[in-house]
Amino acid sequence: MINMPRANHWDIFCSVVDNYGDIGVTWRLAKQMANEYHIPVNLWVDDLASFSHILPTLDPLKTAQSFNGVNIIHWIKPLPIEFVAGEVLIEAFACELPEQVKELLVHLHQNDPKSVPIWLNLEYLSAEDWVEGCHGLPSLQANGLKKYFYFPGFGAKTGGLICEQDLFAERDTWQADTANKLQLFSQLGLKGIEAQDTVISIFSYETEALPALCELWQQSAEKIHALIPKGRSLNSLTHLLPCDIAALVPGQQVKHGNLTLHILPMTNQQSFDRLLWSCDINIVRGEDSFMRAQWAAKPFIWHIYPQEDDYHMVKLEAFLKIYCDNLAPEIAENWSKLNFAFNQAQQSAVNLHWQNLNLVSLPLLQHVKQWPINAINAADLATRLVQFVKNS
Ligand code: TRH
Repeated sequence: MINMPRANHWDIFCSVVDNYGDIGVTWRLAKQMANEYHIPVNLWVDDLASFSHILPTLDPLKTAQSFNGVNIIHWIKPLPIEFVAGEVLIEAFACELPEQVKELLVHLHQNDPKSVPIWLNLEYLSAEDWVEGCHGLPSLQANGLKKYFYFPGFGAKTGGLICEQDLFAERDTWQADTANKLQLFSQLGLKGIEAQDTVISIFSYETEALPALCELWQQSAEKIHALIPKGRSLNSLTHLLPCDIAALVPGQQVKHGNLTLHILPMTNQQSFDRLLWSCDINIVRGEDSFMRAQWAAKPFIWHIYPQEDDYHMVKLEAFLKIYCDNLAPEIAENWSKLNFAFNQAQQSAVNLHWQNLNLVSLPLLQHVKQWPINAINAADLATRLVQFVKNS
């Protein structure tokens, strides 16, 4: 490997563990660094097939391609393109960097320490208190190099939350005109949705909470539309489907009483955001769709990614505590119980708290609108990251 002078680009390495969250977060960050900070970014991804679900124009067979100003490179062994150290090197979610890259870092460290990129591990998001104490800590590696822990978070002393600078303004413009949502539903091939109908997007993991809610929705006095992409939520609803999940096609609809299930196509992240902006309530999961549901300024249920020993319930509780801080106590209590019941698949509790939820309650609607402004807490993740790099 050649020892090149340090360039000003950033490298982000992403290993897709499962689902779309790892690539979803790194793709958002890469786009924002390129678009708002004009930083050349290489995004190295080990699973382009998964990536193509959330970036349908990506060609999973290509070694290198460029979208939204980001170079997307297939991370295979050995690397298909020579790795040249840039200004920053981000390993996402503790993915193990390729040996080739680590060897180059050691070589640079021994010969010209100033040319070693700032090396960060981007951690998972959590609202827990300890995050502020750990964010930004360096860790000395066996090879003598220093790696920093970068923790996203809600507090002022954390690494912040991913949010594009114009996002809230774009969302407000979108939501100001009902025609936008109706046009989007039609573009997505979803038929029969009228402006006054209740529309719910569902992007969860498997859970028995879903069949319980669907039973309730079937008996609703008003029309309810549940928009669901092919994937894990449908595994819990097979009894309502006319065929195997594999045979379902986007745009297909199934009616049960006043509930219509619509099969959603998977779209790119921008369309996914718009979908969240357009629904009355969103059921989301993981890390990225969870944040985007907050940015949508709509009520949501968070189906948190399950962890060993139910640790995810600790994370859920930490989030609900901060989210409910400024919310009217009776709404906060019901909303928290709804989220707990959903995550614990308690069918009667989930139905009870859903029935107690008033989707058009003014204090709730004011809260969902104000929360994103408070949560950004003066600076988004990209802004804080750039500052962190400057200070390091
Ligand atoms: O897909 P997720 O469940 O992902 C993850 C991973 O499992 C990860 O290992 C885990 O640690 C993490 O969750 C907590 O959920 P998430 O984070 O919401 O990611 C989904 C991404 O898919 C998000 O970027 C939005 C995107 N998406 C689209 O772009 N288009 C779509 O149509 C849909 C449905 C999603």
